[in-house]
Amino acid sequence: MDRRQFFGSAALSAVAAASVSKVALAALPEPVIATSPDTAPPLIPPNGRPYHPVVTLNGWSCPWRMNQGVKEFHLVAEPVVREIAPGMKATLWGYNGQSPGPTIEVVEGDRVRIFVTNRLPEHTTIHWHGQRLPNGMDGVGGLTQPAIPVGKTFVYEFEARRPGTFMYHPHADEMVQMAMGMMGFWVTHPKAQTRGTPLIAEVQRDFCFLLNAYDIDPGSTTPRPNTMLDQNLWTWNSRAFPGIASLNVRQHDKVRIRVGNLTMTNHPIHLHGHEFTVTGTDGGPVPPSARWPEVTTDIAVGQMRQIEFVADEPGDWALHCHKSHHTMNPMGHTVPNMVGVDHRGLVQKIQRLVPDYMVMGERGMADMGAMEMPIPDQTLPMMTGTGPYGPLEMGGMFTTLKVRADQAPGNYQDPGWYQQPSGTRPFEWSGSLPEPQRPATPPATPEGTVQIRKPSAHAGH
Ligand SMILES: [Cu+2]
Repeated sequence: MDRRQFFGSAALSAVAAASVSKVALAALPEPVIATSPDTAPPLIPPNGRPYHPVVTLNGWSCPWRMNQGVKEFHLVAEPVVREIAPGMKATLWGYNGQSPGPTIEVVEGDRVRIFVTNRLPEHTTIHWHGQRLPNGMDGVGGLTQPAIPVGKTFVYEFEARRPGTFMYHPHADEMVQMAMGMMGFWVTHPKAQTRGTPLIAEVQRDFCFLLNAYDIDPGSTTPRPNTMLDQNLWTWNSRAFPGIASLNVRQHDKVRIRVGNLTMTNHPIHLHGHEFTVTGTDGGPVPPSARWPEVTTDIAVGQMRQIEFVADEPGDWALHCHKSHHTMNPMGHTVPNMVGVDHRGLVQKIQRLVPDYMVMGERGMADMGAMEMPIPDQTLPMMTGTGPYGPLEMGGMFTTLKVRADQAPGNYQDPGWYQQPSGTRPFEWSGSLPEPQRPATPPATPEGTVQIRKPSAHAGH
């Protein structure tokens, strides 16, 4: 055996377990593989019932093949490389080349057939979270089906009975497989009869993303699946700010944002500049009489929320998780508290021993957004973004809603930073203001006493 033969056979045996027969796949819909983490334009349905497509942040929608009235999709479960943000690529497991997998969009009443090919090193299943379907199609390994063995293709088939916001993920070794990034979004659009009703409004923009989290040691690329709650990368669709795309809309558009939580903790998602209502969950549309205005909605583990609002205020508005440690990228959790500690003289002494030594945190940590601290390859600075006014001291679960009067209908491209009209920004105060009007003779109050007026003292009661 020469060198080439040796490496050839070694490579073959290494991939044999995960390889899938080309002949067996020939009759299936060609799987559509994505390699870019960019946000794809909406997939306009080429056939079937019409609908208004969603835009998946840093993702794409899965094309289908129409086969005698059945929508056929092909998902391939496989190891993937995902750029978390520029400067960091992670080795994850996902579907069709990326984590999350492609968004599946169908219409209420559609017959759906999904081929699932397993190119992972272990068995898997797919559970269709939130759907009404025959018990055997529910995707719980051991309970409703034997798991899909390595190298095999199984087919799921059911009718998309209920319009709404759903997701898919494995129910086989889920602690590892979800910690490795296996998940995807599913939207069942309403058919014509249920569209545009008070229950399911028409919108001009419809965005979706999943909340997920990873624990990846700086310098490495593979998440630790055993971490329970203390993940160091808080991501939307496996991206961390500044890697998360902005939501770009036209002023006065009605906007829907659909969010699902597949992390192990809750995320209060907060929108600046607008009030929204929660119009639906993975359980279905919320009756209009049960909706109330909010600016933050908490999304618990395994839950989905769809929020709606009219984007009538132009600007760049923050959209983020309100847990401030979730708008941070990897940070040491055992850093001693230095706020208020005076280090003068100490740094020079330590630098004689450790030349790169830097003290952080004695005046807060804001400087970290600006300073170029050396970090290992394959990780992200803790606070990383840059805005039009300097360092944007966040990472993780943060992005912006960009509302513009001149954003063309159907154009989802990033319009750049907002140009604020002059006189609408805080500025350093100097000089004098006009004297405010004050009563000529202030009412006399004896020193050291407080005037108390009881409600009963008011006339008419
Ligand atoms: Cu959070």
